[in-house]
Order: sequence, then C-alpha cells, then structure tokens
Amino acid sequence: MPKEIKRSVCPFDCPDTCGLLVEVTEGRAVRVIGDLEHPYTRGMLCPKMLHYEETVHSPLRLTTPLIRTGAKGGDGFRPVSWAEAVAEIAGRWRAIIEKYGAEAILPYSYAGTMGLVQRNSGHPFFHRLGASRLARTICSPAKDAGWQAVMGETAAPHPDSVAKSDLVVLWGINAAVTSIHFLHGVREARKNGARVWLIDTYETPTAAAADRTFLVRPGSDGALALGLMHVLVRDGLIDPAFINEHVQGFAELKEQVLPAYPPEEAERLTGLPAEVIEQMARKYGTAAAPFIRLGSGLSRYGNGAMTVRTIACLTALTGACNKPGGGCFPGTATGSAFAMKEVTREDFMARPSRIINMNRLGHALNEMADPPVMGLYVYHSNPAAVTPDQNAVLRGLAREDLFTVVHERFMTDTARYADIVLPATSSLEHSDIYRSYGTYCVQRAGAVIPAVGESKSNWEVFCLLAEAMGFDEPFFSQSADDLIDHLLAIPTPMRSGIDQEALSAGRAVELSVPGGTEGRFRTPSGKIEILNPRVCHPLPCYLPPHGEKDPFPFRLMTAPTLFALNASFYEQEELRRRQGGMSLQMNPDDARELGLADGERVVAWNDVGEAAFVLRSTPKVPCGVVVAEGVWWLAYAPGSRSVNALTSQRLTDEGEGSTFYDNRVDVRRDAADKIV
Ligand SMILES: Nc1nc2c(c(=O)[nH]1)N[C@H]1C(S)=C(S)[C@@H](COP(=O)(O)OP(=O)(O)OC[C@H]3O[C@@H](n4cnc5c(=O)[nH]c(N)nc54)[C@H](O)[C@@H]3O)O[C@H]1N2
Ligand SMILES: Nc1nc2c(c(=O)[nH]1)N[C@H]1C(S)=C(S)[C@@H](COP(=O)(O)OP(=O)(O)OC[C@H]3O[C@@H](n4cnc5c(=O)[nH]c(N)nc54)[C@H](O)[C@@H]3O)O[C@H]1N2
Ligand SMILES: [Mo]
Repeated sequence: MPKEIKRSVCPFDCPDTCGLLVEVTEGRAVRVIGDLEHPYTRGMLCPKMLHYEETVHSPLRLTTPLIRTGAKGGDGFRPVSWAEAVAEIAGRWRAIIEKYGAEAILPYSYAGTMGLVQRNSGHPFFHRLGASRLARTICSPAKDAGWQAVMGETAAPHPDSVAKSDLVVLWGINAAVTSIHFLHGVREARKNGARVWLIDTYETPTAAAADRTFLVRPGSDGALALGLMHVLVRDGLIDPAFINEHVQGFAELKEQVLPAYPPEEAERLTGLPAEVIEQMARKYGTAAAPFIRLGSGLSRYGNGAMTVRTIACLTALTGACNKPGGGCFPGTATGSAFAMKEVTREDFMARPSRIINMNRLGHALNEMADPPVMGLYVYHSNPAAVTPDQNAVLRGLAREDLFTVVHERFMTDTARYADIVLPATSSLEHSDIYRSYGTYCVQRAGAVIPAVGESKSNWEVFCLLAEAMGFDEPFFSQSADDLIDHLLAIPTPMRSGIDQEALSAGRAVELSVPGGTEGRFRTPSGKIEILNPRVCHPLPCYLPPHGEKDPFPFRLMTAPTLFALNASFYEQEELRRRQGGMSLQMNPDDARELGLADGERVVAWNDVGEAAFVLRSTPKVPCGVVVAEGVWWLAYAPGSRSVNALTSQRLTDEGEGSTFYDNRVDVRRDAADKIV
C-alpha cells in the first residue's frame, strides 16, 4: 500500500510543542513518530502522542452535527446536517440578541488546540457579534503577573542553556510529566556534574531526575525564597556589583523585608527545617550558574503571583541571571512573533463588551444578570471537567433556558449538555501555525489527512456562522491558509533573520532569544525591580494562600498525569489503564489514622462538593496532603463527579487566575460498593 510520511506539530497545551512525522496510508494516519530534525524535541514523544492515530481515528470521534433529543447531560441526540445545525444556531442567537442583547451570548474556549489560527478563530466572530468576552485565565496569569512585576518583558534564556548550569532547581514543575524535553538539558547538566533539586509538595515522578527533593507546605514557596534571601544577604553570598548596577530596591528589601524571614520563620511557614534552608542558601549562593526552572503549580494559589515574584527576586541577588547556564526560566514569551491582532480582530467590536472570567463560569451561568448568559458556545475546551467548581458549572449547563453549542472531537462531559453538538477536526485534518511557551520554535503545518466524517475546523465553522449571521466582511470568506500566509507576510522583530523558506515548508524554525539592550533589563527602570512602585505591595513579602483558613484537614493537589493532558486523551483506553483509575494518593500514616485501606473507595469532600476516588496509600505524599492526578471524564470516574467538584472559584492575588492547588478537603470511606 502506498504510504507517505508527512510533517506535523503536536497541537496540545504543553510547553514542548513536538515535531511529528505522520505515516499516512489511504487517507488515514497509521503511525505517528517524533521528528528527529526538530531542534528541541529531537524525535522523542510522550506516551499520549505515541498513539495519536488512535485519538484521530477513535471510534468515539464525533462525525456529524447532532441535535439534542433527550435530557441535558444525557445521551439523547440525533444527527442533523451542517446546514440545519447552523440555521438553528443562527435562529436561536438572533432571538437571544433581540430579547437580551448580544452580551447574553458567551464564548468559552481554551486550549484544545494551540495553533494560532484555529485557537483564536472565534475571536473575530464574537467581536463582530458583540458577545461577552471571556478572560482566558484558567492556566497561569498569576505566574505571568508575578514574573512581570520584577522582570517586565525580559526574555527567558534558551531552555537548553540549562545544560551549562551547575545547580538546576526544578521549582513547582513536574517536568517528567509536563515538559519532558526540558529534562534533556537537565541530564546534560548532570553529566557535567551539576546538582539537580526538585521543590514540590509531594514526590512526583520528576524526583527521579533530581539529586534532592525538598517538600514544602503547599503555597509556602514565597516564604522559602525569602528565607533563602535572608541567609544569602546575612552571609554575604550576593553579588554587590551586579546588584548595584542592575537591581532596584535591594536596600529596601534588606532593611524592610528580610529581617522578618530568618530561617526559623521560613521553617515555620514552609515546614522545611531551618538547617536545610541554610544549606540550600549556601549551595545556591556559591553555585557558579544556578538555573531555576519555574513551573506553574505554585502560582495557582491565592498568593500565586507574589510567590512567583519572590522567587524572581531571589535570582537577582547572585547575578545568576547574567551568567550562561544561570537565571530563571518561567517559560518563553513568544506571543509577539506574529501580528496576532490580524487574527483576533478587536477592531470588529462596535464597543468594548463585558468580560467574564472563565474560572467563574459557574457564577456566570447561575448568578449573572444584566444580561444573564442565555447562549453559550464552547469550542476546544471541556469546562464540565476542567473548570473549577464543577457542581456550579454542571448546574449552569443544566439550565433549560440556556442555549448551548459545543464544537468538539468527542462527546465530552460538556457536550452532553449541548443543544447542538458540532464535530471538530483534529490537528491532522486542518492547517495552522504554532508557537510555543516552552521553546523558541515556530512551525507551520497543513492538513495531512482529510477530515474525519463531516468534521470541520474551528476556522471553517466560524466562517459558516459568520455567513449565517449575515456578516459580510471579506475576512470571513478567506481560508485558514490565507490567514496564515497573511501572518507570515507581516514581519515582526522576533522573526527577523529566521529561515522563512524552512518555515513555509513546514519545518520547525527557532526564533532568536530576544536580548536586552546594553545590559538593561526590559522593565520600565531598565533594572530588575525588587521594588516595584506600580503594584499593590511595592516590596515582596509572604502572603498566606486561601487554603490556610479552610476548615478541612488535607491540602488537595490536583496535579497532571503523564497519561492525559488536562481532560484530553481519556478516549484512549490504554492511557486510562496506565493511569490506574481515578485515585486519591494519601500518606500511609494518614490512611491508618482514618482507618482507610489501599484500594478502598473513598470520598473527598469540602464546602463546594465531593468526589469518589480509589485510595492509593503512598509514602511519596506527605502527611496532611492528598493528591488527585488527572482530570477524568465522568464516564470513567468511580462516582458522579471528578476532581474539580473540589476546587473553588476563588482567584489569585494578581491576574485573576485559577487556584486549583489552593483547596482543602476531608476524606471518608465511601458507603458505596468496594471497587475490585
Ligand atoms: N502529561 C501532561 N502534560 C501536561 C499537562 C497535563 O495535564 N499532562 N498539562 C499542560 C498544561 S495545560 C500546563 S499549564 C503545564 C503545567 O505544567 P507545570 O508547570 O509542571 O505545572 P503543574 O503540573 O500544574 O504543577 C507542577 C507541580 O507543582 C506542584 N505544586 C503544587 N503546589 C505547589 C506549591 O505550593 N509549591 C511547590 N513547590 N510545588 C507545588 C505540583 O505538585 C506539581 O507537581 O503542563 C502541560 N503539560
Ligand atoms: N483539576 C485540575 N483541573 C485543571 C487542571 C489541572 O491540572 N487539574 N489544569 C488546568 C489547566 S492548566 C488548563 S490549561 C485547563 C485546560 O482546559 P481545556 O483547554 O479545556 O483542556 P482539555 O481538557 O484539553 O479540553 C480541550 C478540548 O478541546 C477539544 N479539541 C481539541 N482540538 C480541537 C479543535 O481543533 N477544535 C475543537 N472545537 N475542539 C478541539 C478536545 O477534544 C478537548 O475535549 O484545565 C485546567 N483544569
Ligand atoms: Mo495550562
């Protein structure tokens, strides 16, 4: 049989953005392997993408538009034509707009695909419609706010520069699960004699890549950073020349902040012994080029932005950020590589419409007035599973007077509540251009197989909806490839000097790391701003997380798993099997205290809800913490809810972000049957 190998890109929400080679036979993807020529991912794929063809050609793929015939949340749907589905949507929206105004319609999307055109293709349409806007803050806006408060727009170093470090600190990142290619540079560093530390709240799979693992109390890393700075300054392990030239606010930090955080106070707040904090500071302060890889976990707290900000300050004291192999890497900011305003088209808005925070969808659907949300259009997101406060979200989705459309690849927990379900293409079936948040690579990909069934891409659906709503802007009659060509024709400083031909031909191309000018940092003062007069707390300090005050005994970690990506990939049975079921990990001493046995069915509960799990007793989790990895589809959960029934709609200190890790629960034996 004739087979072809075609280049593509992993479209999922992961910092690595792997290069793919897809073997295509008779219009089907039969095998997916890593592209050895990709400069960063070098041919290695994660377990999820190794069988991407099983997701793409899964028997569970939606293949036609569907209209609901049964109760919301159930299985009753019948197939309809695209023409019928689009006409129904346009008719219902017109009626909503007439009665309540266009702001009663809310788009809800996040990162089912990271491609710049498909991901953002709803923006021009909803701007033109005058719909409410969505603040897309579910992931890491607090991390961005905390970093920017100190470092402004200063670019992170190249991720592979970690190989030159002599002390790598993996801080609040489960790299062996969430950014596996970063560990390539870490292994290189280790080969050259570097020490590797992991700072987390439980012993994750990443601990295997580290020489030492330090477990801190959830939400307390800011106090650790302050304790470390206290020792660095006390013992003179700082770089005065660097501070003098490049740091704003060191004297204020030294005099007004650090005296309050001796190692004993840091011990009280973090749970790490004072002498360990002393040792860490000595090692960090004497390393030639310490490199901090900062994850997102520690930013999803009520104090998340301040925590990130405090850690960013730490790197300023030793001047590490100016040394090859040193510094801090929170992710790459490559947003300005393309003129995204040509895709998002804010100019299509007649006036600025209201903004609704995606983390508070439960609130928006149930409690919002003036106008209430009467129409919801969900695309490449699964809010019934991934959004905090699942009970509130499901209650809202169940409203009979809410008209919901879901554009999806699968019959997700959210799609079950739709009035109309539209089938979506996978990334192998549509064109796009990709950038990354963990590398400096950009890559273009075309469709490598025809659309499965009658599925359509996000771009195509919004063009159809624009036509049905009578929008006559020529913008809505171009193809995704036309728009990609247009983006590539507009030069940006970040893309200057790159190999245009290779990019157009579908190869991954690296942008150069944006530098400062004449040693200046890209902040308003040109210095690292430990003192930042523009933010609420001008100097860093320790703020307690929300969970501090909750009246439940266990801190709940809602961590990712190697075998899924948020609530994606649950269609692959083998990946579900490798996750070993929806489990709650607990320290054996805590389990014993509660009289719970490994493998037993338990219920975790708090003031927002409850969810059933299989208990896994493990010493990798410290006492007082429980861990629920993975965001399970309800169909495969032991009970009727999944982990986000336990997370709240509370927001972060800055950036209005989610606080997935900042929740407490209690745990009890489940009265229902034992799982065998
Ligand atoms: N396999 C897989 N890969 C993924 C994802 C996935 O679901 N599965 N998700 C993708 C997405 S959307 C994102 S945003 C990234 C996120 O990737 P990461 O930056 O790794 O972020 P998280 O996995 O949320 O959290 C990282 C670690 O922070 C720890 N943590 C939680 N609270 C604290 C704390 O207070 N202090 C410290 N020191 N650590 C803490 C958690 O236990 C977790 O191990 O990963 C992406 N990659
Ligand atoms: N408990 C807990 N909750 C979490 C997290 C956690 O770690 N723990 N992580 C949080 C984070 S960091 C994030 S970023 C969010 C992620 O939230 P989401 O972006 O909603 O994540 P997914 O679950 O991957 O859902 C994406 C959906 O898009 C669909 N899809 C894929 N490609 C396309 C396409 O081209 N078009 C259309 N129309 N659909 C497509 C997929 O089938 C999938 O169902 O979840 C958050 N929620
Ligand atoms: Mo995320």
